This record gives sequence, C-alpha cells and structure tokens, in this order.
Amino acid sequence: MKPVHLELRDNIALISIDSPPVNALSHAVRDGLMRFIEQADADAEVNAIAIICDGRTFIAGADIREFDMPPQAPHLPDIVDRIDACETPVVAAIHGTALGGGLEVAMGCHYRIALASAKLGLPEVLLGLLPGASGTQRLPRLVGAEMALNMMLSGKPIGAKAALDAGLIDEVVTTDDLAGAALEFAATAIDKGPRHVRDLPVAEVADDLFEKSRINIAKKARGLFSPERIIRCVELSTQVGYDEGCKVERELFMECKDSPQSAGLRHAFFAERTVNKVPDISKETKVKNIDKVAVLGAGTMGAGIAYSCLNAGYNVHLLDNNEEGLERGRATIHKLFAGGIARGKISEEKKLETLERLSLSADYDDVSDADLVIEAVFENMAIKKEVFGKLDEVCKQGAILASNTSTLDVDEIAAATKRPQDVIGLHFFSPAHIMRLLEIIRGKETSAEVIATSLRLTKTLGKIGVVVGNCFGFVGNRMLYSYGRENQFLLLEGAPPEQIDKVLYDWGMAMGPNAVGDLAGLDVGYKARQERTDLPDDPRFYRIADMLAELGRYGQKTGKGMYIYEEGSRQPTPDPQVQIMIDKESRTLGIERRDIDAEEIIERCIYGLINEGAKILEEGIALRASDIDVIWTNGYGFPRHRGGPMHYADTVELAKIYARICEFRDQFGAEFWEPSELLAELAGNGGSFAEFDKNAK
Ligand code: 3H9
Repeated sequence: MKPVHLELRDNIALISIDSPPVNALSHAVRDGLMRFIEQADADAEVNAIAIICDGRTFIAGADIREFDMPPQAPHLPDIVDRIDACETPVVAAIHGTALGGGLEVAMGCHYRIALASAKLGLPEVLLGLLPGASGTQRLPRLVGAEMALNMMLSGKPIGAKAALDAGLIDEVVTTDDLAGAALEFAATAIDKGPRHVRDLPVAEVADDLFEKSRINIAKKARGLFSPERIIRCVELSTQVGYDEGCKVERELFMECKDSPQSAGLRHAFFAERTVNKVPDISKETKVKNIDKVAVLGAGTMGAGIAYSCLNAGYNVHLLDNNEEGLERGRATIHKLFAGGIARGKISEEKKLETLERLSLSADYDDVSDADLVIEAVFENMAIKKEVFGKLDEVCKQGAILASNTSTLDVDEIAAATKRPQDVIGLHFFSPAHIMRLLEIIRGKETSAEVIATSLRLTKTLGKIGVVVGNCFGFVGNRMLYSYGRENQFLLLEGAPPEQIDKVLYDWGMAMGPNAVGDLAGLDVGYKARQERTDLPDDPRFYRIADMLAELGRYGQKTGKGMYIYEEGSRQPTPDPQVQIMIDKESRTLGIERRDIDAEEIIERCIYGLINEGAKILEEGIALRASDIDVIWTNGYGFPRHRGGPMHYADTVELAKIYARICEFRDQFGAEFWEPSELLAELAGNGGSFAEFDKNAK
C-alpha cells in the first residue's frame, strides 16, 4: 500500500501520510509527498492544501534507517522548499510528535496547527546530527535565534501551547477532530494566501549569544561534533540570506551524518529499542497486573526504588526490620521529593497526593498482598536466602519476587523458595530514581510471564530494561571487573590515578574509574570481593583498592579514598600519600614502574571490557552485542557517541582488537587476557558484532 494519499474535499487537497509506526520520511513517503504536493499545487481546482498524518503521530523525522544507504531523490530539503514555493496555501496539521524532518516539513508549510497534546522539536543533536532540511534557517525565523538554539542544542521538544506562544504554530486545536480543524483552517488561509517562512526576517539577537552558547556547549557537550555546527548554522541565519544559510547547513549536515559519532548515536537509538525484543516473549505473552509494589530494605537503594515506583503510580509498601531503618527510608523519600520540587519536576500538592500511596512497616504480613516484591537488602547470599524464604511463606501465590542483587546467583536465591518461576533479578542502578537502566536477570526457571511483566514495569518506570542471563555480576558488573582490574594494574605499573582518570574522561567516559570508585565507596567493592571465593590468586588483583578500604579510606563519604576531598566538596584532589603508598606497593610486589601512555590506558581498560563482553555473548548471557552497549551507555557512563563497547569494537575492527588482546595475553598472562573464542572467530573471518547480532535475530 502506498504511504501517501491525496483526496479532494471542497476544493481543499488533503494529503495524508500513513507509514507506521511513526510516519518517518522514508523514500516512499518522500516520493509520495513530493508528487502530491506538485499535483495539488498545479491543480486549478485546489484552493488550499493540508498535510496530515494517520496513526499515532505526525512525521517523527527522517527515516534514520536510511542514513546508512546512499541518498535517493527526492531529497528532503527539496521537498521542504517545494512546499514553501507552493502558490496555494499549505497547512500542516500536527498530532503526536513533529520531530526533526517532520517539523522541517511543517515549517515548509505556510501555516501550522496542532492538537494541544502535540509536541514539536528538532532532536537531531541526539543522533549526532543537525537539522538538515532547512530547520536551522527556518526555526530562527519563527521563534528567534535564542529559542531556536535552545531547542536544537537540547533536542527537547516543546508543547503546542509553548509553540503557539513562540510563534512556531498558528493555532492550538481544541477538538479531537484534527482533519476537520485542518480543513477549516485551510479554508481561512485561502484569502490570506501563502506565508513563506523563508522570507521572514530573523529578529535581532544579543551580541554575545553565540559566544556564550559556544562556552556552554564546550562544558555540556564535551567532545561532541554536531553542537558547534548547529551554533554555526543558527549564527549564519542571522548573518546571511536563507539560500546561503541552507547551503552551509547541507554541507555541515553531511559532515555530521558521515561522522563516527552520529553512527554511534544512531546505533544507541536503535539498540535501546531492540532490547524489548526477547525471543520467547511476544505481544501474546501474558502480563501480570501490578498494583501494589513492596520494597524490602529502606536503605538508599530501597528508598530510591520506592520513590520511582510511587512516581510511576504504584501503591508502595516499604519494609525494613526496625523503626530506625524505616525512619531513614522515610527521610530519604522526603528528601527526594524535596529535590524534585526544587527542580520544578513535581508540585507540593502532587507530592502529598503521591505520598498517600506510600505505607511503611516492619511487619512481613503487610507485604502478603503485594503483586511485586523488590528485595533491596544487603548484598549477602545468606541474608537474601533468609528473606526469600520468608517471602515464600507470606506472599500471595502469583506475586513476583524480585531481587535487586547486583552480582549474586539468582537461581540460588530462587531455590530458597518453592516458586522459582516467580523469582527474577531486577538490578537497579544507583541513584535508582535517576538511572534509567535496569538489568532484568532471568533465572533458569523464571517464567515468560514474569519477564514480560518486568519489561512492562521498566517502561512504566520510564526506564530501559535489558533481559540478561544469570552469572556472577550479570553483564554490567561482570564486565566492570575487567575494566577495574586493568585500572588497578596500571596503578601498580606506573600510571597515577589522576592520569588514568583524565585519559578515560577525555576519551569520553562520564568519570574516570578512580573517581567512580571514590563516589561509589571503596568499601562496597571490597566487601563484594571478600564474599567471593573464585577470584584470581594474584596479589596485584585490586590491590590498591583493597589497601585503601582497609585503611578506612572509603572515598567521598570519608573525605578520603583514592583522592582527598575538602569538607563538603566532591572535587577529587590527588593525594601524595596515596602515590607514595602505590609506589611502595609496586616495589613490594616486584613490579617495575614505567611511563604509560594514553593509548595503552585506553586499550587495556576498554579492550578488557570488549573481551569480557564477547565472552558474555558467547555464553549467551546477553542476547545481543547491542544489549551490552545499552547496559554500558546507560549504567556505566560509557560515551553514547561511541555507541557502547561492542559497537566501538566494530569501529576499530575486531581483527585489530583481537591481535592486541593476544599481545596483552603474551605480556600480562592468560589468566586475565585469554581472548574470547567468539572474538577470535569473528576477527578471523572479518566479522563484526553488528553482523553477529543480525544473524542472531
Ligand atoms: C532527521 O529528521 C534529520 C533531518 O533534519 C534532515 C534529513 C535530511 N526513523 O521510540 P519508539 C522506529 S533525524 C526510523 O519505540 P515511542 C523505532 O525504531 C530524525 N525509525 O516509539 C521503533 O521501531 P521498532 C529526527 C524510527 O512511541 C518504532 O519506530 N527524529 C524513527 O516511544 C517506535 O519507536 C528523531 O530523532 C525514525 N526517525 O516514541 C525522532 N523514529 O518498533 C526519533 C522511530 O521496530 N524517534 N522509529 O523498534 C523518537 O524520538 C521516538 O521514536 C518517537 C516515538 C518520540 C517518535
């Protein structure tokens, strides 16, 4: 079926686009749109044209999947200009989201109307792009350069009311009948005639607008390629004519589109949508109804999870084993609400209304009617088993019993109950109300219904859930061990903590590993390592982290860890005492210290991650390489513009990575650097993780 239709209603041409799921501007849509615009404009019977979309949304942008293929005419900029050039007035009728190329089509129209619920934006920056179909030249003409810059640099859409106030649209439609409103508006536009956005002047701007903007993005959009180019285009819109501005926009758009950053960000976009595809879960899989959620353990994590569930609309019961714990949990939740209010995310009334859905107690009987229980007690197997044994006794049949374990064996926890099919791991990341990632760990016996319900839960919480298999540390924390291990070895071999942190931060990580350790608390990793019996018997393994923890230097919370922190500050300052300690330990262990360059730091830490990621894939713990990427970009501060560790590996080439890992094995030992068999195989036949994913589908 053709995705674009034309119908004549009382001398008004109604062009409708029907290309599910989001009416993206694929070649077929562009072709149909161009043809019908030309046909309608040439038709003497047609007095006005309205463009409208079927389905859930107006055009959500260019078809991102086509960016990897050679461009095919008609090109979007030409379509937008052709719409603008119509002698017959053209109206865009918007519902859902008009994004990117979709908003550019709308701005090519002479008028725009939108339902009150509609959202309009230019989110190209989130894909490493800039608006490439005259958006950088049109938006400033409609809303002014400053607001246009804000919209393009943040990528955030605005609502219909704000769009009306700013001059981006001409009317907010108050009925549900958008097509009717479009025809009505088009009839009134016949007398007004076309209003060409390209001919509008750009209002005067403050002298320092662009300079300030550049300073701002240097901090906020560290290392990103497209934001500076967006500024350049918008600045041009204030300096040169429309055609000249569009010419430069086109050149810069192509540069962005062909950049590795945009490829990485596009990969991240699709990877986050692919995680929902789990082989044995389909739309037909039954989903349990969740109304009451019980959270066990009122520590920071438990309270954060409770807060997220409350905000998602669930009834929440927070359980702890004593009054003191409950008081602490209650105080944390109130603090989180206060933060939300201060940031304007929630009102005082809404807070009070939401808190009515919260109850707290120390009595297990109060969770007996919960549909979902999330256990967030200490990361200790004996305690978890005791808790799950109790839950098995009190909880109603069919309730989901979830553990927020970050490392432990979910099957062993499930074995403490007589209903392993209802037990699952839901690994939240800290702070739970902010971090979007949730690892969903399926045990051997976890039912499809419980997994499908957990996926639904993550959506309701506004998070991204990735289904993974059961092994120590699952995907994220298991890989973190290799990354952290190399960091620790590098310290002993001669790289100071601040050098390692700077190199990895400059490479794009949100923070360096040593600063992260201090933030998370060095005692946390220490305790986890103490619990394990399977760690390598190598005195260098996490040696410095262990020594610091044993000295009570836990990081930010004690004012000292790998770094020192001034009272009330989170700013790490290198501590000469720590360097003396590391130097001494290197000597004790007989390790010769040397100068280590940035390349080696990056390769050791990142290739360590990739090798472990490949082993995880090979063992079937992750379904796809792209799932691993979603976990690392959303849970561990891996630079999104590099797509994730596995996508990054593809960009370097697997053969090169494999060869380097073999060198590391020969230099540092097979215990830590045995190459993954899958990596060896893919490297050997010129393969990639992207192909592996395609074949796995
Ligand atoms: C652009 O326009 C460049 C121009 O300036 C210049 C060009 C010359 N293309 O997110 P969902 C798929 S750049 C192809 O789950 P929601 C998506 O993969 C573009 N496919 O739904 C998924 O597929 P599947 C600027 C797309 O309701 C399905 O649609 N525009 C596109 O939560 C549903 O998506 C953007 O950046 C696309 N453009 O959210 C908008 N968009 O079912 C990007 C979606 O197979 N899109 N798909 O997994 C979005 O932000 C959200 O998808 C949207 C809907 C808000 C629209």
